[in-house]
Amino acid sequence: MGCTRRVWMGLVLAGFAAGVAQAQSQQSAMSEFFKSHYEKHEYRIAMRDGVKLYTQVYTPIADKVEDKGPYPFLMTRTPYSCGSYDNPTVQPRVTSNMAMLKSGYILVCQDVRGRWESEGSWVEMTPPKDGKGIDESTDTFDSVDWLLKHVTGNNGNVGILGISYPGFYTAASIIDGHPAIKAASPQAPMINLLDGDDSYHGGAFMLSANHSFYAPFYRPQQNPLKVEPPNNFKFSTPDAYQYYLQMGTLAKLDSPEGGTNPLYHDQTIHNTYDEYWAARNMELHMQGVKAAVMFVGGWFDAEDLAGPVKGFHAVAKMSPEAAADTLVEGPWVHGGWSRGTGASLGDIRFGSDTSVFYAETIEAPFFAHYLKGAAWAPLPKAYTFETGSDVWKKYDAWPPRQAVSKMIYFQPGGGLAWTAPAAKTSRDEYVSDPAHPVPYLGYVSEADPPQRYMDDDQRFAATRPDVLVYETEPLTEDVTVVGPVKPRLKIASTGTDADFDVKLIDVYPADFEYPQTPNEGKHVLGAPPVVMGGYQMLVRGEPFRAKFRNSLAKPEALVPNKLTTVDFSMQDVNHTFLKGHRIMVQVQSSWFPLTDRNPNVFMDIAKAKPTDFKKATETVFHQADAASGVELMVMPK
Ligand code: PG9
Repeated sequence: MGCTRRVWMGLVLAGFAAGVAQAQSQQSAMSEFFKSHYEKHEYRIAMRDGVKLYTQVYTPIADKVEDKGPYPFLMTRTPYSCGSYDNPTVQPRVTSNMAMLKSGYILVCQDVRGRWESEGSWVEMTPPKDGKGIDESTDTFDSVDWLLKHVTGNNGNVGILGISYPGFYTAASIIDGHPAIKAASPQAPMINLLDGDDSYHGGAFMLSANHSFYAPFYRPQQNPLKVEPPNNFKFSTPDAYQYYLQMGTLAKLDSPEGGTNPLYHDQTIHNTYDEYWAARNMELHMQGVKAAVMFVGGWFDAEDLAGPVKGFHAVAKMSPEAAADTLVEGPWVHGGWSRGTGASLGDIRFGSDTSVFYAETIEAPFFAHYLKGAAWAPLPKAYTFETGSDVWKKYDAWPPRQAVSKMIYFQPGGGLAWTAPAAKTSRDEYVSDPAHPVPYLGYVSEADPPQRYMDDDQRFAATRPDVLVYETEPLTEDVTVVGPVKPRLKIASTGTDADFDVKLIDVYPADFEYPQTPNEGKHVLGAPPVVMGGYQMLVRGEPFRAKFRNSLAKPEALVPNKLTTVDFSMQDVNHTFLKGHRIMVQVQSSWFPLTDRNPNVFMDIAKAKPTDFKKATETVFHQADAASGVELMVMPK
């Protein structure tokens, strides 16, 4: 090995070692903090049906925390384990918000029914019973009642928060909630797994994320469980694209070792909006919410981007009596607001430490106000970080009332313009081949999607013959887009089903580069430089399975070669395309292995065999009597 490579390896290894050492020192500093600021207690609280839920309670040491008692509860409920069972380790898995931990709360972590040290049996996304049975609302009601009566030094107020599944439990807990629950923050909650959260987007199964989640998540769940049994699922390659292409069908993935994974199995066989999903659709159950609610999400959340927005609207619709209903959205991946600085994602920089701003200026004051009576500047209805212009925005409604709906149309020759196409006949077509699906990444990755794909460079896809590209001239002024992004496609297919994956992209000027600053822009020695000039930043991308164009409950086949309208809605954004940038839209018919492949044949894809997958020719029209494009909500200047 030459000298320079030895030096390089030494540098990299030293860097790696420093990183590990830094993480370990942060960990020990945190455990020191907790040990000196909180006292740990463990309880098993009996629910109304006798099932006991394991509950950790950490009471603040009065002269160590900033605030004087009595203290409110700050509670999270999780399927992912509260950890450190029956041992003195003070390690509350409730919040990472140091401003809150230093101020002093009675921290509560509870294993939900049927998970880890709690008794009972676990059900995916517990269907709310609306007062007609045991559910997360009743379990929370019983737990809060017990805590108020048995934990001394509390001030009678309870806050609940959680991210992802704990976010779902937070939302489920406030339905007809206990009156002591004064504040709740469902963060990246799953609200509708079939329509926009983890499981399905536009009827397409989010394959890589779900299979890589459920494969290790489900193991025969004995109660009680103190230590996670070994994960017996092993991927045969770190290249998820190749792994899932080789595995071929969803059915094959269901029993690679001959057994089956009931959680993955249920996800794949319930591939329409059926009773299974209707029972779990939280949009229909957010009644009786009295607490102040702050939904939090990330514009680049690859798992539960829809949940916060849908939950926000559901509370507004079903619980107008709620003390507050607020939406906070930042430039974050799944849970990104709870870690790191939030100053960048992948190659894109946001100009400020957005996660620190959120923790100190939004989350800590929210809970302090409603649980401790602290004075504050009330939050707006919607508090969103506008990517592109990189500024925080406050709105009195979401989407903002001032926004105007405008169509931007595909043009012949790959153009994109606000004027409808005039050509009498004009179309583009490509062959969609399930054996060579369009990758969702421009690099090799393991199965759990690297969330940076949500704003990654799309130049790797733009050159493929099975990806259509439409882009504007350089903008002469800023264009700010808010709310849902709605593709309006006129298509034809030689198949009887097809996917249309649409990507809204911000194209950076050819001469764009970030100023080199000491702590940013430093490339890992030997890594390829990031060329920001001409960067095609993904702003929003979503799949849509054409058979669901009229209903997610009742799929309908395409008629081969028949002009068909495929209209759908992609998840919300708040993005400014700056003057000098271009707006781009890419259209393709596979996005692999982010989603499963469409066989291009109308069928139950959970039952598809390898021989069912057929090539198809897809056509997208952009002519006077069949115009395609995207409907955007544009903010006035
Ligand atoms: N959003 C994650 C998840 C929930 C449900 C199914 C699959 C994944 C989570 O982090 O909880």
